[in-house]
Amino acid sequence: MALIDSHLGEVIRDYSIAQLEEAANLMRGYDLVALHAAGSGHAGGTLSIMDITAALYLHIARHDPRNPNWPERDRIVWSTGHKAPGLYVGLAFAGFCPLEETMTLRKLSSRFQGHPHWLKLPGVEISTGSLGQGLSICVGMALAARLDGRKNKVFCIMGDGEQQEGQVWEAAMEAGHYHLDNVIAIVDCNRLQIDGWVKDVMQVEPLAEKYAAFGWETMRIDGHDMRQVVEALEKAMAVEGKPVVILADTVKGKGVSFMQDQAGWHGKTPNRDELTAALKEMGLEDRIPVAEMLAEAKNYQAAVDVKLAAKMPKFAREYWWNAGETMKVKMEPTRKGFGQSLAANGDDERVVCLGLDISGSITISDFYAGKPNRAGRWISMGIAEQSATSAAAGMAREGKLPVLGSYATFSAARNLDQIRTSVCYGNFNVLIAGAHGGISVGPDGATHQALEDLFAMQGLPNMSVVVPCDIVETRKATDYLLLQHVGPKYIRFAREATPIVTGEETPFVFGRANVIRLRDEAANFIDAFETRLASEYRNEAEDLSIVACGPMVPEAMRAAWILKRDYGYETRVLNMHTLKPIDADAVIRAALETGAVVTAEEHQIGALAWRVSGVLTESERLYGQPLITGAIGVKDRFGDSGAPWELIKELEVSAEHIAHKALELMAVKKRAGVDQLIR
Ligand SMILES: Cc1ncc(C[n+]2csc(CCOP(=O)(O)OP(=O)(O)O)c2C)c(N)n1
Repeated sequence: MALIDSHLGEVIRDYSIAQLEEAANLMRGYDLVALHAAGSGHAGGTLSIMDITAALYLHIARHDPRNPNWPERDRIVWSTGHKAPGLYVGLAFAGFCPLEETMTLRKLSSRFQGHPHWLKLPGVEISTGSLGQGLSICVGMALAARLDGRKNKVFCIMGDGEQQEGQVWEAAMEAGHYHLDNVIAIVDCNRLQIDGWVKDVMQVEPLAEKYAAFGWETMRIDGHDMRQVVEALEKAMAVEGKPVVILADTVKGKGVSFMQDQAGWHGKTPNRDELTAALKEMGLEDRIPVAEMLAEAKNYQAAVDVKLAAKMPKFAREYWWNAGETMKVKMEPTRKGFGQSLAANGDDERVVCLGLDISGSITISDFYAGKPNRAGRWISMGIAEQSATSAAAGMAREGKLPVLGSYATFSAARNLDQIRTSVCYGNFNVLIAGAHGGISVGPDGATHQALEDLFAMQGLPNMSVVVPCDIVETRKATDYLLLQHVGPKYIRFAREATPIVTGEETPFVFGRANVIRLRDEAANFIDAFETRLASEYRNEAEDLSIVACGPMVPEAMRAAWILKRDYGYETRVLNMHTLKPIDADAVIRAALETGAVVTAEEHQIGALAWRVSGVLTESERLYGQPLITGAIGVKDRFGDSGAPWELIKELEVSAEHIAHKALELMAVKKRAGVDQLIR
């Protein structure tokens, strides 16, 4: 056992129990430094799993850091992908990668993504981040090993909250059915998840009895007693004829007194003072070269900044948000508008909110915060998006107005068939919130960035889809969808603070676009524009139109500013907040009256672009009319870790990119003499 030279068949290094204990402590320290340098990430769960990580990577697993794809190696699958920093220090201590490089955690293009990506970093077995999938992957790996006659083990690290995902139990059944004694699952039972104690959010115990009923050997240990950890893992490897689960009792935030057993430290990172205090408490203040480590992070970031600056189209001056003395914007997270609406409208007895263990950050918890009379209508469903979706359909069938939400990747993708069959086919009054849509979850990385959700949601018959552009419009859209709209409805909003570009007086009519026109530069960006319902807008024969939705609306407005100021072009911006049903008349008029249409979406190109194209293709009013089109959006690639505003640049969806595309169109339009043809 331990680290092997796979060519010579020799042990490179093995660790005693005392050495493993010491390594685990040091790994906790480096983990916290990396998290501090990243400024986001999961401290609590990485600390609870660290003793097991040290034991697995340095002593138990047979693997070769110099030959990471050695076929005979033991596999370690991190189903609990948010504990990636724990995995990274494990790999670094085992020699798979330089320790200092782990300090680039969560930075743009880093190998150390917010959630592990096997295509980036050797030693990572599989990409994870969406909870509950790892054990199924292990079943697949274990069956493949059996088919190939290999003797390696497949370890699966999971959380206890994660046990709420139904897929875990499908995999447990499969491993039991096939007597996969090469599978060893480890559950980090720290008793906490995001919304609080696991027993309160959704009880998963008794886990031993549940796994045993599926034909598993079970063990329960103290996950911080290194001897127990090592002995349990060794015993598990000797079990024959059935899979093994080790239920490790742990403490979230282990090792740092102010983090221990605190739900608030789930997705939080220490500031500099907290880091210093934590390292001191662990006796590591002189053992980790913190300044050097942080310099690694800083240097990497400096290179990222240069790369991103080079990617940006250049104009006569700097137009970035709040870069100048005028055209100032206020920014607020769009998601807050959702919570404000739930707080305001929640007295309607039909409204029931379903929790999916991410309630605070998506603001669905505002429904019950400070309102004990609503407690009965707040129903925590745990991390179980699929069941909750069908449960919502059941409630709607009984006359309730259920609301559920999570990261858009989990509330509008993982449960797609449930949305399709339970909700849409039955045409039920269920409001689904796709929170943290687009790239706004930034450093969490590709697994958490919903860039495809709108394809599926728009493709479903009966489903209505709204993508509001700022906090105010999110509140108005939720007001409407929650209490007035009948039928399945999807609202997608962002996590990050984005510019506020609408006010109380700005029209919001479901299914009807707004036209936004730049009038004059002003002290405040919002005052520089006039907004009207598209149906009430009179043609001003603008040079081009930009059709946008969600956070791309402010970007489109900024593009209009660039185009006017640097080139004298007039732009008609269409805020297409309702994607389905789309305001076809507004699209057709923009095409007819301006002859050039650019779409802008924070999504894979197509959710908006193809929908607009569909309208244009079907319209007889456009037969024979000259029209030049372009599309801004994500170009068939996954996202990346990085700050949201960096990703806007990296994925080429900023106002500068919209303006650049518009200029391309204008050049063609002029060459083709389109203006003479349409006017
Ligand atoms: C399918 C899915 N739903 C929701 C999330 C968001 N999420 C990340 S961590 C987490 C809580 C996990 O709790 P637990 O498994 O107990 O992990 P630990 O508390 O040890 O960090 C949730 C809900 C996710 N990553 N995947």
